[in-house]
Amino acid sequence: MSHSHKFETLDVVLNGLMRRYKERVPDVSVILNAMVADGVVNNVDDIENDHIAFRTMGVPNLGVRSFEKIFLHYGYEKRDHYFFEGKKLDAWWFSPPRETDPRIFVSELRVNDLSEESQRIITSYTNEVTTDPVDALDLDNGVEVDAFLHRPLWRTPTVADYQSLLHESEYAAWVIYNRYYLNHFTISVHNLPDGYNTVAAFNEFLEKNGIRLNTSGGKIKISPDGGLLQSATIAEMIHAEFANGEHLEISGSYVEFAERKVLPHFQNIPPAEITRRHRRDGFEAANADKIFESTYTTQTRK
Ligand code: OOG
Ligand code: NI
Repeated sequence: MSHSHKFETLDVVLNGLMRRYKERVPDVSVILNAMVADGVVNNVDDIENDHIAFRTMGVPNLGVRSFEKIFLHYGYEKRDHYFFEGKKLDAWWFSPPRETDPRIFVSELRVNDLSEESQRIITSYTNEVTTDPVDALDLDNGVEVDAFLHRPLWRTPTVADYQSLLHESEYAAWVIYNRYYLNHFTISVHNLPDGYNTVAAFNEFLEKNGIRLNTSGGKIKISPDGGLLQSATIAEMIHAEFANGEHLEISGSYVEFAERKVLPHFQNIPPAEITRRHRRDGFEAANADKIFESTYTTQTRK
């Protein structure tokens, strides 16, 4: 398969994810329209997508080991691992094949670390998946991969199971309902015009436009090296249909904002020549730990 075909396929997959994500998260259009109205960008296509994120269940045939095969196929490379002891999660990030593609952050629930009862609930669903579903996909068919990412992997959960999981792991409850739906996309702010090119300034612009921000650990999450600053909206509620015709308002997806500072080593490069490789790359576990809470009830019920 040629490089250009792989990239065309990747574009189909990424566009499919963004299209459905925009439908689920009305904040996205509010933010993009406000950016155009304020002249922050001329066109929404000029906005850089810093990264996208997915959540997975750490059980046989699923989890990162399965999910990553999709994006490794398109030329993504697996990078650092992060461990979240309290939330019982592992995560990895993947660097993209092209400078213009988003990085990908994929996390996985350490299901075996949960209580017997939560494990029983989760595996009653995930045991329906008896072979790795990604192995059955034609990864060179973007339409097929897009459909896979938005198709249920297991039966629709019951409200009782969702609420029981929510009690022990908000992440588990999110995945049992939302599966591989895009968890967030991330606006890169550092290349925006003055007055918008820091997370602090961008947060002000967001709040002026009625957007509510995740306050866990403070609105701005800063890496110890000072090079990566992040903020996130509080997830929007979706009207979810559960088994037996029951309905519940639950957390859907959110939007994130990232400011990556120029690395000390490249401080003297003229601003016009600064590209992605001159800036702080990767992620930061302490920032991520707080950003996960964008979908948690401690934020959504504030
Ligand atoms: C991911 C949270 C972490 C980041 O950029 O560090 C994150 C999630 O909520 O699934 O997005
Ligand atoms: Ni993120």
